[in-house]
Amino acid sequence: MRLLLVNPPLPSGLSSNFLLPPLGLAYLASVASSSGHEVSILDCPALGIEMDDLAGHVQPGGFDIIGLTGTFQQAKEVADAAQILGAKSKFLIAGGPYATSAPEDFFSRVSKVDLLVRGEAEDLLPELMSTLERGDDPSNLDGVALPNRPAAIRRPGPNPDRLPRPARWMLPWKNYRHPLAESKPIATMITSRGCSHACTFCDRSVTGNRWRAREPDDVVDEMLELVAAGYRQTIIYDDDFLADPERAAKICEGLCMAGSPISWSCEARPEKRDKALYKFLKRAGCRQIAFGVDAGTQTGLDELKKGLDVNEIEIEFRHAKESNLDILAYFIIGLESEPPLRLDCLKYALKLDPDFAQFSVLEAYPGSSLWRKWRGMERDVEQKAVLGPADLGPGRKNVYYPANVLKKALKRSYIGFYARPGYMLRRMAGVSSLVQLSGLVQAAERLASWSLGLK
Ligand code: B12
Ligand code: SF4
Repeated sequence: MRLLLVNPPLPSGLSSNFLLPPLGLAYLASVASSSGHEVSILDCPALGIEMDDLAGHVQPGGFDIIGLTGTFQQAKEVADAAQILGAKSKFLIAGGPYATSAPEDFFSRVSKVDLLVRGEAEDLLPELMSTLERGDDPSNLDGVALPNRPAAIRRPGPNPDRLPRPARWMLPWKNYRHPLAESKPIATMITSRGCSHACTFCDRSVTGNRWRAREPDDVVDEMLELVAAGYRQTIIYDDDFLADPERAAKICEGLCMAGSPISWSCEARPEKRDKALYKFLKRAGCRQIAFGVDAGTQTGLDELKKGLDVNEIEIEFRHAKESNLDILAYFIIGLESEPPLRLDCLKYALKLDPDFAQFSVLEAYPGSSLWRKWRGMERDVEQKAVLGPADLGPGRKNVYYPANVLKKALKRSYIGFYARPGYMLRRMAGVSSLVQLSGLVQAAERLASWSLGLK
C-alpha cells in the first residue's frame, strides 16, 4: 500500500528555532517500508509548508493511507490538515500524543479521520495496513480507536531493541535546527522509552510508565551510523537517559572505544548519581545535559511530585559542572505553592547557575494528572496562554494565577537570568563554531523580541 505520514504545519505566524525531526513518524515509516509498503513522510514545519499550501503538496489518489501525527498543541492544525487531506486517500488515520491522550476530544474536533492509533504504533501499523489492504474490519485490533469506541484497548509498547532504525533518510534532514547546536546537520535519537515517575504535569500516555531500554551496543552502533551518514551532533531525547547509570556507562564505554566520534546531549533527572558518571559522559562526547528541575523550592518539587530533593539537585549540578558538561535547566512558573512574583525558579536557577535556563508556565496537557485535577477549574476561558520564547503552544491554561502575573514573572525570570552582566560574554567565550554562534545570536534575538513584545 502507499502510505503518506504527515506532520502538520505549525500554527500560522509561529516560527520556531527548535525544528527537530518527527522521530515517531520516522520509526513508523521504517517498519511500514520493511513490511513492503511504499512510504513517504511530509514534515510540513521542516519544509516550510503552511496550511494554505498543504493541498498542493499531496496528489489526490496518490496514497492509499494518509497518517497524521500531532501533539495537543497542534490540535487545530491536525483538524485543519484532516479537512484538507480527508478526500485525498482511501483512509485517513491518526496517532501521536494528541490522539493517544485525548481520543474523545480528537474525534469531536477532527472530522474525516477514519480511526486513531493509541500509543506506540510500530507493532500495530503493519498489521493495520494489511487489514485495510484486505478490506477487513480493523476495529478489533488492540490499539485502534474508532469514533464510536474512542477508548481503545492499549497494546504494550514494543521492545525498543527489536525496532529498525528510524527512516531519517525520508526526512529533509538538512533543515533541522536547534538554538544550542554547535554543528549541522543535527539528529535526534531515542534510546529508551517510558518513565516510571509520575510528575503531575507530564503526559506519559504514549510511552507509558514501564521503562524499556535498548542495548548499549545497539545505541553505540546507531551513533556510529549517524557519523557515517554525515551527522556530527545528536540529541538523545530519552525521558531520563541516566535512568540506569550502568547502561549509560556502557554506552559511554562503547563510544570512548570508538574514539568519541560524535558530539551529543541528553536529558536526565537531577538525582543522585556517581560523580564519575558525569566525567565519563564528557569523555564519551556528551556536550550538554538537560536537567528537569521544574520547581524553585522543595515544596514546589513535592507539589509536582518530582521525587527530587533540592540539596541533591545542587550536588548533581556541581558534579556535572565539574565534569565540564554544559547544563540546560528546565523550570516551571505558576505552581500553586510558588507565587510567581516571588521568583522562586529564578532564584534557584541563579543558585544552581546552569549555562542555559528555560522557563515555561505550568499548563496542563491531556494525559497528565494535572489535566484531570484542573478539569472545570479554568479561571477565565478568555485568558490568553502565556508562552515563553521556547514554547510552541498552550495546554489547559494555568488555573492558579492570572495571565498578567504569569507574564510578568516569566519575563522577569528570563531577563534576570540572561541579562546578567557578563553572562553573554561568558557564553560567547565558549563558542566553538559558526553554527553555534549563529544559534546563540538567533536565540538572543528571539529572547529580546519576545521580552519587548510581552506586555
Ligand atoms: C523531542 C520532543 C520534542 C521536540 C520536537 C520533536 C518532534 N518534532 O516531534 C521539541 C523540543 C521541539 C518539542 C516541543 C514541544 N513538546 Co515535546 N516532546 C518531545 C519528546 C521528549 C520525545 C518525542 C519523541 O520522539 N518520542 C518518541 C516517539 C517514538 O514517540 P511519538 O513521537 O509519540 O510517536 C509514536 C506514537 O505517538 C505513535 N504515533 C505518532 N504519530 C503517529 C501517526 C500515526 C498515523 C500513527 C498510526 C501513530 C503515530 O507511533 C509512534 C511510534 O511509536 C516527547 C516525550 C516522549 N517521551 O515522547 C515530548 C512531548 C511529545 N512534548 C510535549 C509537549 C507538551 C511539547 C511542547 C508543547 C512544549 C512547549 N511548552 O512548547 C512543544 C510542542 C511541539 C509541537 N510540535 O506541538 C508533550 C505532548 C503532550 C500532549 N498531550 O500533547 C510530550 C509527550 C512530553 C510530555 N511527557 O508531556 N518536543
Ligand atoms: S517529567 Fe520526566 S521524570 Fe517526570 S514523569 Fe515525565 S518523563 Fe518522567
